[in-house]
Amino acid sequence: TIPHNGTSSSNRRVMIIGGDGYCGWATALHLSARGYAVCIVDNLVRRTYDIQLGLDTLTPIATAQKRVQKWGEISGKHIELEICDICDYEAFGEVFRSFKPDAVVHFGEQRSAPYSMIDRARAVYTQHNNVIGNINVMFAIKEFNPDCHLVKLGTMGEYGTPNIDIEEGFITITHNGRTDTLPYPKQGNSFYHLSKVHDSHNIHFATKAWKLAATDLNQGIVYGVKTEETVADPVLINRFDYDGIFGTALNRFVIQAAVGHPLTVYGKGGQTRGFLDIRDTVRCVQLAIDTPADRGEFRVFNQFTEQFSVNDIAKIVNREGDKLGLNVQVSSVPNPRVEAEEHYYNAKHSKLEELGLQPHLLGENLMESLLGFALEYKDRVDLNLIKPAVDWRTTSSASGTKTA
Ligand code: NAD
Ligand code: USQ
Repeated sequence: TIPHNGTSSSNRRVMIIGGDGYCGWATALHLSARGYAVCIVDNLVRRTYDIQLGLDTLTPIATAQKRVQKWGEISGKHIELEICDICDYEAFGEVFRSFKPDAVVHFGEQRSAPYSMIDRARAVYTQHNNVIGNINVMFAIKEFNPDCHLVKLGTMGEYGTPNIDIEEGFITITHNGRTDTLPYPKQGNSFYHLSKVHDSHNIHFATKAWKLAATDLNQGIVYGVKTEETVADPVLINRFDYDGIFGTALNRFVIQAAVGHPLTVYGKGGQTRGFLDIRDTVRCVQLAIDTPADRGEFRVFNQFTEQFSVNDIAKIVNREGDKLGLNVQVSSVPNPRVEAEEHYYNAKHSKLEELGLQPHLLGENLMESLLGFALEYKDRVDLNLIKPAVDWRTTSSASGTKTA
């Protein structure tokens, strides 16, 4: 049986671009279970990156077609699936016109910082795919339904690590006696993070020029894998990346603990970031859809619930792993990235909580269930994929033949 909390959706039509990916799949099911009419748009390129680089998710994921079919069988709810590249405006425009969304949730980008730093071709691909795809989404909204609310996934990494508090989107500055509220300064630390900065600027401009209604969700690092819906059947299982290119910090550490690999803290480990549970990702998106931005408004939410340094996370995984008898080792490996390893970090994140978000915090129970999940699938782990795979200093201009 499919659980749902009965939240009223008034049959709102929501297009989920990138709905075959990690955050998108969980969100599509979450919204479908709650009565929203959902259409997934995805070109399945994330699966192609894995094939090209010899990577694989920890979890055995079904094809996109089998996933939505199974969801229909067990929930009685239909999710439309459109295999479409949003960089192809003709094809995307067709899909947009036929589905007529009230809201578009845009997850559909190349989202790995290391991937964008492999070589020139991947840097160019990342910025082209992300920036042009997002421009196409904005044009489709302008052309076919200007009232449609754009909910765009940005990233906390757009702000970088400034030596002052990070605000939610805007900062009020007094300079030479005059005062203005301006977009918070952006300092992306990879060609990927910078693609999100460019998207934010483009969206802000479109809200002014065309009165688009937009919400930029500056999301922190997502961890976890289970949501109410993705555990309802094995065919609905979500992807879980642990490799050195697509795996993110906490998810990687949990797998490393499960297989007895020392936790790979890059450099000094003082790198501090915002984190959130995937169950909060889906809820944040729902909150953004339910209380849309106004026409002409560029609304920015910082979407994370707690901040930790890499060392904090390693300590937590070490402590909770020990309780399960895992004997977790922590190691410092030379940092493959160019980034501050000790820095001030204090980022605001109150707007989503004001809208009603009740965070799932990284307590002991959660760590235990995450570690339990990793142990369940540990036989599928390829130890060769764990090592850091991309060095920021040696990004090559030669064309990509990268193997993991
Ligand atoms: P993912 O790679 O698992 O999913 C992205 C999906 O988008 C994939 O299924 C891919 O095939 C699709 N896609 C990419 N380019 C496309 C295109 N041109 N046309 C159609 N589909 C396309 O990534 P994710 O982890 O689910 O992240 C989703 C979004 O959230 C991204 O925009 C990412 O930047 C953002 N985000 C993710 C995290 C995280 O920790 N995972 C944190 C902050 C922000
Ligand atoms: N790190 C380690 N060891 C590891 C992996 C990472 O120390 O094994 C460090 C990195 O050096 C970095 C920090 O952990 O300082 C975060 O790295 P990450 O790979 O977890 O996250 P990041 O590259 O920033 O990217 C991820 C998602 C991206 C999203 C971003 C949110 O892949 O899509 O935008 O998190 S944020 O970090 O807030 O910008």
